Amino acid sequence: MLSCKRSLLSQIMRRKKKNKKMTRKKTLIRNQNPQLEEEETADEVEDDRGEGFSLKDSAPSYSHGVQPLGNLLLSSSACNSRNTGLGNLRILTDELVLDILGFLDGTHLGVLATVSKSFYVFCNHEPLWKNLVLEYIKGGFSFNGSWKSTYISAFYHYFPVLNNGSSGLEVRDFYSDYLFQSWLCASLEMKQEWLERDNIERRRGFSVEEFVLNFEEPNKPVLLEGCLENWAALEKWDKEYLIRVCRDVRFSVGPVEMKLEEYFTYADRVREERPLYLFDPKFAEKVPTLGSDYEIPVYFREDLFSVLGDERPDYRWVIIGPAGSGSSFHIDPNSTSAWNAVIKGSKKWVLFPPDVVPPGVHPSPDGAEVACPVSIIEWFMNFYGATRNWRKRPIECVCKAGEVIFVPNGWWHLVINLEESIAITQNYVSRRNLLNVLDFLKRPNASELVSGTRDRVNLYDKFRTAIEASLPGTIDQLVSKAEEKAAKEKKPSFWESVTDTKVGQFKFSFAS
Ligand SMILES: O=C(O)CCC(=O)C(=O)O
Repeated sequence: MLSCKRSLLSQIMRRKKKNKKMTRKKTLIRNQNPQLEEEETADEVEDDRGEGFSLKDSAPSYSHGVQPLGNLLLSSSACNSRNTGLGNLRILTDELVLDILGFLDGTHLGVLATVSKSFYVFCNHEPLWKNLVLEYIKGGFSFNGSWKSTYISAFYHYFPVLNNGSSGLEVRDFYSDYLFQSWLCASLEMKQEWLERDNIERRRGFSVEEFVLNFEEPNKPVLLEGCLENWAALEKWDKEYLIRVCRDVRFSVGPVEMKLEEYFTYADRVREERPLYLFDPKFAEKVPTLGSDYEIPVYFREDLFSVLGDERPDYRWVIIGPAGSGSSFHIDPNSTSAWNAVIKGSKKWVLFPPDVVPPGVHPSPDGAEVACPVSIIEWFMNFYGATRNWRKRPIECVCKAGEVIFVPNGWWHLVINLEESIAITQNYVSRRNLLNVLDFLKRPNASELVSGTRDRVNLYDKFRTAIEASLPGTIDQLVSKAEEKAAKEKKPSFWESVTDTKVGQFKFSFAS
């Protein structure tokens, strides 16, 4: 079975090169990013080989035999049971069929699954059942290997379900790129070549002044080693400890709230494209012990949003997720900078500077929304290779337990957990980015852009007034410093001015 899946893989990779949509996307990216050069062709040839992909040992077994559409060309029957079993609905795209099925409840999905092989495959699509679980059971579910069986066991205790994630039938001659891709993304191991590039600067035991001068002031990422040595969390935080101290407290997990015990059970068993991620901004208020198990590393202690007291936007999160979970490309809120400390596990980071939009990412002109590939693994499959020959390549690293990454303001970043991981992150404003943050809060569409607080529109006035009261004159000083710096950067050097004048003179005398 596994070797059959592997041969399908190389076929889909070959087919992808010819995909017109991809080509259109690449043209778009080229327009946005002048550093994209012709060398891209080389990537496509490389991608075309489709080599080196491997499937997780624990790949989900609910593919139901779905094959990529390209395989239809090689099949002797030339019949796609996707179409024959959908009847008149066959003209709809897979996404649209699934959108329509998304309106059904569990009973109707179950009944419709018996109509044809095609409906069987569509109605067993796990994300449909995931949505039903999250809508009807919310965070109180007990995950038992697949979303469908989790749903059925919650509502129909008497109904026999397989709870090992496998669900029955393999359908022959069903070809669909969309469904295959969804299964593939849940099943792929991270490729070695996606992990091995490590070009971030690393520092150990250096002073705050050096950090400010070399990284915070020039707004450059850095990975800090050995600065969590006195964190109790590093010693204590494992599943058992966290479950014990957090008991029945519920934490934010995507659209629902879950107890840690139930979340860890889910995280242990799940194999899906976009696992639910625990990301809670109130963890230290909910369980004060968690807040006292760590301290802010010395480099990030100046945090000017603290002048707002309880009115400051959300600023600290505990983050827990299984391998494959993570954060797709985004820029951090309110133009803040951040640090992210790994307590358990490891995270792959990819960061692009503020002036380089990552391939496959399409922010709206006002910056309020960002369109991204469906999942992080899909970004690696379809877009990672595109950056290989860019002049401005991303900064990349794997951040391991005990290490901290500094994410400067405005940088795009993507993170994927390589194993089950626990981390703390904080966003902050120091004097180095105070003016950026004030500018951001003052934007005309602040009501859409500002996040982490209810009072989005008045945040600018409140923050500015609070800074003036606690640090009088600071804003004016920073403005003058910034103006001086800008003037210095603009002023032509002696040689530039001499050359310009001479060129002008020559031209003039030549013309006369
Ligand atoms: O998933 C992670 O650990 C990264 C979190 C992140 O990017 C963020 O908090 O901005």
